[in-house]
Amino acid sequence: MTEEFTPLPAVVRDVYDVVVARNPHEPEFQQAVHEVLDSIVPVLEAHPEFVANGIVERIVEPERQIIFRVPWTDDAGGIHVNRGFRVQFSSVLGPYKGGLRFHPSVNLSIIKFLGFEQIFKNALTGQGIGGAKGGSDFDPRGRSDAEIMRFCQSFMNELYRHLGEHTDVPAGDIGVGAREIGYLFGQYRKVTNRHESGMFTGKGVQWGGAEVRTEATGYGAVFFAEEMLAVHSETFEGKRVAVSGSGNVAIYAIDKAYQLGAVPVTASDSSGYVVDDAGIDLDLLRRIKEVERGRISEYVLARPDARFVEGARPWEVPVDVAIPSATQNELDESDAQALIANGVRAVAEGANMPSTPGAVAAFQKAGVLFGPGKAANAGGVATSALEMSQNAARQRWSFSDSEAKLRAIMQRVHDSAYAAAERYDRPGDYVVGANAAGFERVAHAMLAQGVI
Ligand code: NDP
Ligand code: 2IT
Repeated sequence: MTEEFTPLPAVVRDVYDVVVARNPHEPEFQQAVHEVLDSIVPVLEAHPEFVANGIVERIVEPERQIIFRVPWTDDAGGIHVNRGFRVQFSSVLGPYKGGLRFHPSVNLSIIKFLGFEQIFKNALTGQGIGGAKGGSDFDPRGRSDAEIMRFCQSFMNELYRHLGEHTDVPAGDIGVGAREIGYLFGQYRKVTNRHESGMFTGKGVQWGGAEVRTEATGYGAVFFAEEMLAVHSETFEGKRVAVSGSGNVAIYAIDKAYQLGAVPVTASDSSGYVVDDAGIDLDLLRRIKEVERGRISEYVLARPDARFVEGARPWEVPVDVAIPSATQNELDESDAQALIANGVRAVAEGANMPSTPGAVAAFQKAGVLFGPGKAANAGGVATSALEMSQNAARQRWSFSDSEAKLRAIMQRVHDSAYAAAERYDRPGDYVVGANAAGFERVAHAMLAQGVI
């Protein structure tokens, strides 16, 4: 991060200064807090009771932070030690809820930024879920199934005591998919002697998982973009789409974009991107990434007309819609300028905080429809909450009913962000709209529940 943040108005500046002083080596957390504080200034002006009751001072400090040792043994008998995290940020709206990330870059700053964002995202869904995030600096790449299982078991040997269907309900994120959730859930069941379906979401559909949870984040991001376009009487039909990443979110964003008549032309991983002007071959991508757990460069071996561009990001490809779906700060100001110069119309963030502050400012200045992750990727956690409902009621809803519910939720998320932006005199600004709408709900609940 080399971009400077813009100065904050007086009403939130002191709180931000305390955050920076108290969390000095946490640039991602500072970035996420800065964006929210900047957006909620008009809310605080309209609600002096939020200021008088220290709502902002309290919400920037996690309710609880857990850091623990995760020792495990590799297939050759070597001993490894990773660090595990769970940051339980806010339970004012419901049990802590948010994913687990396994990636070598994971540290406290990244988990705190994700947990902080999760509070407002979850509030925006309208459901009863608090905000949390967790994970480890474990690198799953190149590890055998047995090593992944032993790591997950060791991770859960500590984390289980902090979880529960009414306490804290994790799910997946980068590096944590169906396989890992199976091992984590299995170990929770073993050490607690409880088959507690509602303590984890993203479970296999054969053992308590919900239909559409796998697809939900990618589908939801496309639904959100569809809503933004619809405000301007536009659709996805015939539009070229750039997607980054090739994991859970990216694959189902590509899938839904096709279903709406668009042509997704890119996918990527940390080694580079592929561009396929005929449209990404989704079956091939899924085989490489989901079955073989391979690299994106293998795509061009089977598609000679496609190109692999090593060490670059797909934002230089001319498209109408961009859906960044890999990781934080993967789209900077110069990437945004390239997209704008090529005529991009809409950007919907499938990932969490993929656009840097400079990129967001550039999109907004150029009049590009910009859907921030808190709103655009809320379909994943919203469908997790549907999974919790089904588990509590011992029900199982069909794929088509669940997708219709997701579609309606994304419409509501869009409409509440849109309406809040109008209310606070920032029409079309979905960053202010999403942050303001999410924050208002959290702040009212904090006010009602007292100083705790
Ligand atoms: P996956 O692990 O399934 O896929 C992650 C993808 O992003 C991979 O292609 C990976 O490539 C790429 N990636 C990860 N780190 C980097 C990096 N540092 N630089 C470049 N590429 C990178 O994760 P998901 O698809 O689940 O998550 C993607 C994003 O969506 C994350 O920001 C996550 O927080 C967010 N999200 C996920 C939700 C979900 O339900 N899963 C819900 C809401 C948001 P490589 O294999 O080379 O690392
Ligand atoms: O960032 C996110 O919203 C997620 N990784 C999903 C969280 C969840 O609990 O489903």
